[in-house]
Amino acid sequence: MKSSLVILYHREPYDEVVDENGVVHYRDKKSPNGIVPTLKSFFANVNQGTWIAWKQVTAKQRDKFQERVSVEGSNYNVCRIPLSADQVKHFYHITSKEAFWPILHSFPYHFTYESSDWENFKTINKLFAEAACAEAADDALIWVHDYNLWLAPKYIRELKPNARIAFFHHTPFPSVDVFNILPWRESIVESLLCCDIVGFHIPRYSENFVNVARSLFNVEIVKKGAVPEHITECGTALAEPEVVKQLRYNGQLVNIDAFPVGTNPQHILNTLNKPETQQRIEEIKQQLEGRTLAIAAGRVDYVKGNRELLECYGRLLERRPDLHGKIHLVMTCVQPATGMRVYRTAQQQIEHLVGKINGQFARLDWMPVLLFTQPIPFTDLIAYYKAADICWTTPLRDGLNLVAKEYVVAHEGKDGALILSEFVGAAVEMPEAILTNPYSIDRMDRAIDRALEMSEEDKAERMAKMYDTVTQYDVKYWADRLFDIFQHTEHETAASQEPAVV
Ligand code: GDG
Repeated sequence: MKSSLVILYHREPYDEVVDENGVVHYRDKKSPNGIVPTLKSFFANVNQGTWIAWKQVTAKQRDKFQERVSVEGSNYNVCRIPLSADQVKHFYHITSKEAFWPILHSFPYHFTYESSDWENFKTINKLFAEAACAEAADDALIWVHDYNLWLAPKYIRELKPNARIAFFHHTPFPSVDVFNILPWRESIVESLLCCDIVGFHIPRYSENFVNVARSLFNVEIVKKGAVPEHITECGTALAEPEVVKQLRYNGQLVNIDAFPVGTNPQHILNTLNKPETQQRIEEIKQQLEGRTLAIAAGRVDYVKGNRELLECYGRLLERRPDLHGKIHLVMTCVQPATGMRVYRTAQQQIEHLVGKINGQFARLDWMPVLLFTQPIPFTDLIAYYKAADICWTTPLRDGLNLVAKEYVVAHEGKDGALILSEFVGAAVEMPEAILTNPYSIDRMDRAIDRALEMSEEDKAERMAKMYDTVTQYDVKYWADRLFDIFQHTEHETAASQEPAVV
């Protein structure tokens, strides 16, 4: 049976479990947070779906490699593209992470061109497109995720001219001056302009994309409109007052969508209310003995602003001896893909700073920073969120930032303080957070001071507003809304349309 929904995402959505007889079972991934469960929830709306991901294999494994596997107890198959270690290295670690990632996050300084392997990137994108077209029913929706697969839409359109193609960016999309540094910019944008829908987290990113497209091609703006009702239109770094909703290029109508991914509040609340989580919260509180707890959670990445946060914490302890022995910072800095120089350097920097702070201030009865370099279980993360007086989230740039939303849910709108960088997508949804600028020492210092001195009433009022936003615009809202758009999307060429007026 062909699939009515095909999702292309580089990570696999299942856990491989080998039983006592050596048989491999593919089971739904246990990890409940992050983006994978969100995407899988879309299969609930269809009879049959396919997920396409890559899988690293050796030459020996490739001979017997099973490309298509079914996930136990689910209505979707997974189609795996077998890639050699070398292909993965050049596709993911080098071209995606050393060339695209720094540009997407407005760090041209980290951009490397010479080591990029564009031909390999094209080959792998083509393999994804071919697999998608082989799986998709004629009226299927083919939904491509993230910049690793930028070229897939063009190849899909060549193979299936009438397919409905949607694309969603999980990262920021930079301004035209930065994006156009990419030497392959025309091919990337031309591919995105083959889509029926191109989605971004927030209006600023979609406007950046429109400006890039207009700088490179003769693109016509067909429709403009207001930003979603809960998004700030003005007054902060990523605010945007209005958005382009539709473009026309080369006979193709391209709908532009800007709507942030939500989190799964019910799941977080269920986890929060489990006896083991409650017990963990009690243990953490007992160990704290009334001391203040701040949490910073996320991956090791220079874009996440861990260095700026740790330096700010070091300055706080310098400035405020009265806080010695009275405050803790818990930092989860989960390692991303291994073998990448830039992440090794970022991790070393974090470990160095944590060592420096602890070395300078720790006492036998007080460790200022507790650093986890391996992922902690989700229940522990929720327990730390709940026990934390402050969530400190200060990326230099981030597509959205789910951590901020998870913290708000864990506090159920009652208490806690959220320090949030103005340069993450979530900042335009939650202006009630203590917004800060991680590029400014002064702003960073003021934000932590504010969080420490804010009255309980002020905190509760802000958290209640953010809780309303995060629970209303949750992952289900995002999924239902997108599904509704997809249902009403026919692949339309501009030739079939009346001339439009802006
Ligand atoms: C990309 C974009 C965008 C963190 N530490 C632990 C742990 N986490 C979980 C959090 C959260 C997830 O990792 C991180 O999500 P973010 O959204 O903050 O960041 P990215 O992973 O970079 O995601 C981002 C997102 O895509 C969605 O489009 O928001 O901007 O960069 O869910 O809870 N989970 C566990 N242990 C940890 O120690 N179990």
